[in-house]
Amino acid sequence: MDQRLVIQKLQRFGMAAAAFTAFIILEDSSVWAAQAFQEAAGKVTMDAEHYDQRVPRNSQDWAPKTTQAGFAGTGYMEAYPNSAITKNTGYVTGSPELAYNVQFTTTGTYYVWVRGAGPTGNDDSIHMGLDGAGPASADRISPFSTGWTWTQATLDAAPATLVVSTPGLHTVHIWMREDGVRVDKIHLRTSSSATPPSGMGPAESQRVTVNTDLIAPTGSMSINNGAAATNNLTVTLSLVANDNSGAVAQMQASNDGVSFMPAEPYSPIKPGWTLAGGDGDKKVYVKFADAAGNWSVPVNDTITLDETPPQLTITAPADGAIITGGTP
Ligand SMILES: [Ca+2]
Ligand SMILES: [Ca+2]
Ligand SMILES: [Ca+2]
Ligand SMILES: [Ca+2]
Repeated sequence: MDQRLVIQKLQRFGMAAAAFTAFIILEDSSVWAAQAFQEAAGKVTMDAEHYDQRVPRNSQDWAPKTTQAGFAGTGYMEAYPNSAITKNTGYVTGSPELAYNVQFTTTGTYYVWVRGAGPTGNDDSIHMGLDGAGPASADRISPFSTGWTWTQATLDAAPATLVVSTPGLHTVHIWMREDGVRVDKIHLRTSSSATPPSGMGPAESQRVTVNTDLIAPTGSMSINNGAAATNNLTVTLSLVANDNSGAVAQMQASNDGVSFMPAEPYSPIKPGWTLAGGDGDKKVYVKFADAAGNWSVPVNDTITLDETPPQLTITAPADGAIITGGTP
């Protein structure tokens, strides 16, 4: 999508200017890369103020703050205005949100720990979620005390958890439950230990660049421009392939669809391909890759190879006949 269209779209939703960059990186089809926190050894830690997206909703938003001392990193995020609003349900589309890109390699259940604070009991709860969903396992995280504290507690009496079922890029969300709540840092870990992180918690996880093009090219091919037959073992392949990124990077050809020649740069024409020997119908297979290394399924075409020259068979006179009296 064109960057200007993305910006216009975000502005219609009231997206804060500070949040543009990450969004554009995710949606601009010419980039196909995103910055994300790298999970390692079943742990990932983010400073709340280092969000990738911030979405105000219903006249409420998150603001970066440094007023309350003792925060980790460069500050904390506070839901405002603090006007006694509680969003217990409908928060995915109704509450101001912070979102974090996380590159997971370890799948499974993550125990959610949040370092936060709440000036009063009406300012001390959030919801969390994954990939646009707010599951009951991580809603109503509460309480925080007036000082900075780590909690995994929820109003449902079970520790907050999120299930990451596939490796790769995911989005971790925070939604306001009670306005005025302050969030300093988030720590997700596969360990079920009830011992909270100590102090300001582990160091923030590394940021890495993640490929977001997961779609393989599509294409087609023909042998000798679609000819039905040939008497020559050597043929020319014509190739057409397209990718969502706009560029096809590599291709590989094969006579059996199983063992392919080494990858080579994509080209719409490949002369000098040698068919498998022996007369008959011959298939050639080609597959295509984009710059991110997504390979297509093989496409193929068939041509009939006939290398045997016509045989002259004499039917008369019969074999062995002796001819006499011919013209001298
Ligand atoms: Ca509360
Ligand atoms: Ca409040
Ligand atoms: Ca912080
Ligand atoms: Ca692609």
